[in-house]
Amino acid sequence: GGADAHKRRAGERAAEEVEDGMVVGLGTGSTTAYAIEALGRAVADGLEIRGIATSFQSRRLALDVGIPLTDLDAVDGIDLAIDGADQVVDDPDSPAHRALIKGGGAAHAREKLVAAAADRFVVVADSSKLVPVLEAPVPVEVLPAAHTVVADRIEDLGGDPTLRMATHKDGPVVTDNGNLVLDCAFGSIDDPAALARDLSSIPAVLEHGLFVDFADTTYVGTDDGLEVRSY
Ligand code: DER
Repeated sequence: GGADAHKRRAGERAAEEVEDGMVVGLGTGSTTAYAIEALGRAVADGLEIRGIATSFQSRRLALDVGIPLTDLDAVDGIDLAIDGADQVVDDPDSPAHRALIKGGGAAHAREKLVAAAADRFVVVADSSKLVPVLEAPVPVEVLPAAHTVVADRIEDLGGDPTLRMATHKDGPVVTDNGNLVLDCAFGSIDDPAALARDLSSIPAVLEHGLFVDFADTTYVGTDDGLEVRSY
């Protein structure tokens, strides 16, 4: 089967980790959508959980499938968060093993908040996301007023920033938080932890898509079925 079958296998396997009474972080993107749909079916069968959405879209999907929602300020933490990734380092010999690039859906600010608040963070991906080294552009969410000066700082760091433009709206993509996104190409990122620190130190950067030490488990959908990475 194609990538959708791989995404479905990964998403549905992650949903199996959810137990009665849990507070569950609900990620954003097409792979996590399979986990959210599976949880909707489990809730219909009596599973009692509360979900915390990571974007307008994941909230909308969770409401559609009937998952009761709550918010971070109404719970004592998150038991398990499930989310996708654009790239996952898959090299046990690499110091960057398990580092992620996220933000393809421009939701990485609340995704990282939820991932950081969760006791367990489970990534779901199809096999095309596995890489030996991160090399996709890193999404960086910025205050609108700051997008040109942040772009200059990104260039000082050796990056090539591009303002993410909308396709069904004139002008740039605007995030759920009312900010803009710079997609910053750095080529191969050998030390994502160092780059993450540099990006976080730029004034008016709200969040970037490098998730360096977050993942506890990655479920990977493949042609043969499912692979599991535990860290
Ligand atoms: O935007 C995000 O961070 C998404 O999780 C993205 O990284 C993965 O989206 P996909 O599952 O649709 O590929």
